[in-house]
Amino acid sequence: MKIKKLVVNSLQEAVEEVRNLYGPDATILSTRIIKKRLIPFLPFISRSQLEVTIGIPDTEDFSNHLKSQESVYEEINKLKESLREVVELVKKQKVEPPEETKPIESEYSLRALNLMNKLINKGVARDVAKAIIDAGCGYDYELKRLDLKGETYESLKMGLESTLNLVRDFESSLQDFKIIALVGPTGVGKTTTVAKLAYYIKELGKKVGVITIDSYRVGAVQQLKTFISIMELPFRTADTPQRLRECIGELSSMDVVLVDTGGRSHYDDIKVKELVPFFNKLPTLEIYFTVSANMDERVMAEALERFSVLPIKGLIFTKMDETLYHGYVLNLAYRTKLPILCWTTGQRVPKDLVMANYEYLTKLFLKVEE
Ligand SMILES: Nc1nc2c(ncn2[C@@H]2O[C@H](COP(=O)(O)OP(=O)(O)OP(=O)(O)O)[C@@H](O)[C@H]2O)c(=O)[nH]1
Ligand SMILES: [Mg+2]
Repeated sequence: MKIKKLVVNSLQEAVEEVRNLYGPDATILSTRIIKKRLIPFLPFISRSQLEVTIGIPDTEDFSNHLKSQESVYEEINKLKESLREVVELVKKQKVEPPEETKPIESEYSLRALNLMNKLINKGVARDVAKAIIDAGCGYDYELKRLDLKGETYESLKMGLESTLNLVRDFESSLQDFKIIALVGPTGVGKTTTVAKLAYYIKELGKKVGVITIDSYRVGAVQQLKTFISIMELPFRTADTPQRLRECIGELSSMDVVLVDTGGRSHYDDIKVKELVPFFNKLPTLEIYFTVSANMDERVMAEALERFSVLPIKGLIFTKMDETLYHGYVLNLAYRTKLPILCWTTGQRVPKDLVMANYEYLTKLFLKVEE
């Protein structure tokens, strides 16, 4: 605040002067009567006047003060808003607990509940586990609860049979010429699985040829060529859709032609879409999305979505030996309704391959991990 002094003739004059000169915010702080000489060297000729001390608010300081107050109010309002949101959220949670914290219904017998928990502990999503157990249960009128229909193994197998699709008729489906292609993210084990499948099909007494369209990785062709030449099977490399058609023509006397593709990062849309012209309008083609069982289930689902620019017929899960959460495999198969062709359980070619069957799956979930 600035201080000023004015000399005026009356209080009335002081009030008007202060308002005119310094605005409505200026205030009169004090007044004092003074004698003013009319003629400087004659002290007795004087007149009474009023000395007024006024205070003028510093406008800049004042507006800064106001501004800082404004931002404090803004901050308070924001906090109020956040608090309101938190209260709303807490209210909602009270009404509808999230899926994971919901208690499992008490309408199941203890052993049915135990089995359901076993599945959940191995990564099976709650809704999927419930669907499997429901399918393996019947209503027990004595217990007044749902109970497993038979022994644990049988009931789980029954539950899996009615909820999950597996390619069960693979062997009998090899009567007619068939092209089987494996696609999927990089490094999941496609090439290794193609080699294992080639051996399996050969052992069924079928004629099998292999084509690779992996033109990205140096050494990729050689890796498969070595496996296939050991098995003495015909092998071709195709780097264009046209060449792939030619190779298929050359191998038309086979029962099965297996096609290996180079891994494509599912984050690289362009590379995934590059496969489309290769497989366009190929009759008797079956494309299997190959994914590693040790991947996070969200990553698996995301990758499958990207590869769905191709007509995916079924699923192959590799590296089953590298995870304890086999439930992720069930979740993807259950949600997509795609049939599983096979699992791979290690690096050994051709040994570590299991063609899809419910017995293996049932044992997998009942196995006690050390
Ligand atoms: N533990 C384990 N390793 C496996 C399995 N299948 C493949 N592998 C290993 O995974 C690695 C990659 O295998 P590849 O067959 O080259 O994988 P890919 O999908 O063809 O790879 P890209 O062509 O680069 O996309 C190799 O070291 C394999 O030995 C399996 O079932 N279990
Ligand atoms: Mg490969």
